[in-house]
Amino acid sequence: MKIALISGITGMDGSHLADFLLEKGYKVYGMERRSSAKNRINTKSFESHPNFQFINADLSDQNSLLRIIRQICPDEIYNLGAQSFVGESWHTPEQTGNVTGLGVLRMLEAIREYGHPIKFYQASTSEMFGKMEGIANEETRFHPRSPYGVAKLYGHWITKNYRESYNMFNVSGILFNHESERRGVEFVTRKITDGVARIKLGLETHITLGNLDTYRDWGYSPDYVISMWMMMQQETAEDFVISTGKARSLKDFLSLSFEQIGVNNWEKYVKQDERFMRPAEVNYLKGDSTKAKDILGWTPTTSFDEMIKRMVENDINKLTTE
Ligand code: NAP
Ligand code: G4F
Repeated sequence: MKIALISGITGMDGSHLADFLLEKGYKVYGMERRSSAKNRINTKSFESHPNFQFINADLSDQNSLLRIIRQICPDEIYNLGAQSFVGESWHTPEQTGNVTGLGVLRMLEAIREYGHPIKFYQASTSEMFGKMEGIANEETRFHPRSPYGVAKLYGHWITKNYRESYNMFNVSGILFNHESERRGVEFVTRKITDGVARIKLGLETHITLGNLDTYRDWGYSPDYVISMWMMMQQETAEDFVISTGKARSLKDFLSLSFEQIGVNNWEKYVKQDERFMRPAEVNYLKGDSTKAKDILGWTPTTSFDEMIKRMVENDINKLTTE
């Protein structure tokens, strides 16, 4: 039985990846940091699975990482833990650098110190391209626009550097935006689908957002976590862009979300506020995942419309039950 360690288990991707790996027959350890109140909303589907176990460690604490690696002897580590909210990274740039950037170095150092080969996946991001035009692939130059993007770029390069320096099996998945019913409510897609559900149920009258003139290449998280596993099953460690190849506007996302509750004039229900604007914005992201298609055989399967439908339905059901 293969053993996987996932950091970021309580997040969106970590929980979808755990579902996938348990289904594949893995023993899965979910790395959780200590907190006064546990955040286990996303982990319900597998918490009581016989092959799943939580394990305590923190990306900002070197010894905790080495200790758990020695304890569980994993074959594969998926490093998905991060301060992942771009907007927040201007408020806590140092903490973001420490966890999202240096946290990667700590994980790699723990693997080196442990001394046995472990395959390592790093959650890199399209935010590293930042100020881009056209369509980005593995060769496109980076221009991050936030403390988060800069921290991720450090994580990306140190992953590559340790591969080249120590011949480690390290891969980076450069994933474009992806969403699901488990997305945190502070991210714009879930903020919208949750807001639409609240409006439908008469709990709110409008949604307040920041910059509406923005475009993202949005995919579906359960499709994207499969690519992480595929990268780890290759003979050679390489980096891959994962995307749908389509840039959608935020206004499209709004329009389709409101259509789910029979509203055609979404503008009436949306306000804007400076509080949600960013000091430097990434206005446009679009990715070319031809390499992933050719080498991994990976393609996204869930459409943009279907994803929005699932997210709005889920939020309506969730609020109705509550
Ligand atoms: P997410 O839902 O925000 O999850 C982040 C996870 O990191 C949470 O489980 C969080 O745990 C954990 N974490 C935060 N600080 C930590 C620390 N000091 N030590 C250990 N764990 C810590 O993020 P996501 O959307 O699933 O994304 C997963 C990864 O992919 C992240 O690295 C993100 O930056 C990257 N990424 C995401 C996207 C996307 O569109 N979703 C695209 C490209 C790359 P708590 O519950 O304790 O806060
Ligand atoms: O949903 P967002 O916060 O996601 P963002 O900044 O693209 O970052 C996400 O995707 C990255 C991959 O490219 C990941 F690496 C990262 O971890 C995260 O998962 O914002 C999307 C867009 C931005 O242009 C933002 O300015 O929506 C705009 N927006 C407009 N109003 C808003 C809002 N974003 C948020 N979060 N909240 C608003 O009210």
